[in-house]
Amino acid sequence: VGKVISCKAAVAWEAKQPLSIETVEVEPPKEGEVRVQILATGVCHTDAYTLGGADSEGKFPCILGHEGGGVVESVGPGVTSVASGDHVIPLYIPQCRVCKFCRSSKTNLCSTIRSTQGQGVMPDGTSRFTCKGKTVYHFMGTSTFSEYTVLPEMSVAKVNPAAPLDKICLLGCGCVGLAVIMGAKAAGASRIIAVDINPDKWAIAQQFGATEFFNPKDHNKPTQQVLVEMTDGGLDYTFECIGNIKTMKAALEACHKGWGVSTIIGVAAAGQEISTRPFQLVTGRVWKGTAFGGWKSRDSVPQLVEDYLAKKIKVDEFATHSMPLDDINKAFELMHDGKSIRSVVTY
Ligand code: NAD
Ligand code: DAO
Ligand code: ZN
Repeated sequence: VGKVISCKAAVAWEAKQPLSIETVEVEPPKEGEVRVQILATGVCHTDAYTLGGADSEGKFPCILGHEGGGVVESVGPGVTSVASGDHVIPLYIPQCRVCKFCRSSKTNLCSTIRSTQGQGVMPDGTSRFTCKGKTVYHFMGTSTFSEYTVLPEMSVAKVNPAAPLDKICLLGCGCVGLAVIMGAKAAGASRIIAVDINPDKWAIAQQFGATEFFNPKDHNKPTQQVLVEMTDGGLDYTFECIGNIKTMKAALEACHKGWGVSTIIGVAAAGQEISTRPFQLVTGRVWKGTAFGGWKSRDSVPQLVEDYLAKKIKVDEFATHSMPLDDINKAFELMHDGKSIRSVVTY
């Protein structure tokens, strides 16, 4: 407590290079900050995307990772909502509870620390990480690929310690398409059509509640046309969970006239734009998007953990592979090859 900790972390020295396991120094938390011992972290496409160099906000060297679970090691002055020993999940969308976004019931996009988070630093404009004498930047305000990380108090959710951190870490983000299927089932949808070009995904989609599988590669006609024909005029709700602007258009146009709602969840590469004929919207389709499921993070993540403990939502099924930090690059390979749903690194 109050001292610099030396620990292991996977450092991204530069874009397009494998992560490098290093000893890093992690400063103690300053005012309003907490230092967390990370015990497990998922590896997600967004980490790979930034490592790939296409993220305009990506700043190197940095410590990636945003699907973490850990235990508070120490807290800085003024921290009241968590204490040493609490189990927490880092949040890439914080909840300060006072900004105009937090005060609105319409959004979860707390913006108090948005700009510094995007620049890879803590709210005071500095980093808590160094390695070999160099400053190492934070990532998404979380940097969970390190045995210890420092976060603003508003960026941690205190959760029930009965829940296994190597599973609930995935509630810090998680696989979107499968989560949508689970949500559609919970909402009582009669037909849940999972669309994927990888037929290996059908078994797990079915496990989460999909009733049909649709592979665009099995059809010559555009996906939206086939889906509209299959569903008597279109779907009530569609969700784009890939990050591809062509499938975003298809998802909107697969919606039913008059009431169909299409939600974009996949994150497209920087600079890309979507298009459709405006008549699609004039005739009653709605095009919208969501980040972190719209959940106000500090309020909702603890509740999602309770739902998991009460077996109301699946999480274990996402975690198909696990490995020590030393093998973290294997997690990226499994993800690129479509072989894993989620790899969880445990420390
Ligand atoms: P994932 O790789 O687990 O799932 C993507 C799936 O899309 C794969 O199964 C792949 O086979 C399939 N696919 C790829 N191209 C396709 C195509 N042309 N047609 C049909 N299927 C296709 O990825 P994920 O972790 O679920 O993340 C998906 C996206 O969601 C990413 O863009 C990620 O950045 C984004 N994301 C958004 C939020 C948010 O809050 N908005 C949160 C997490 C992730
Ligand atoms: O601009 O206020 C803001 C918040 C931007 C955060 C958006 C996050 C979108 C989803 C990220 C996906 C994967 C981790
Ligand atoms: Zn806020």
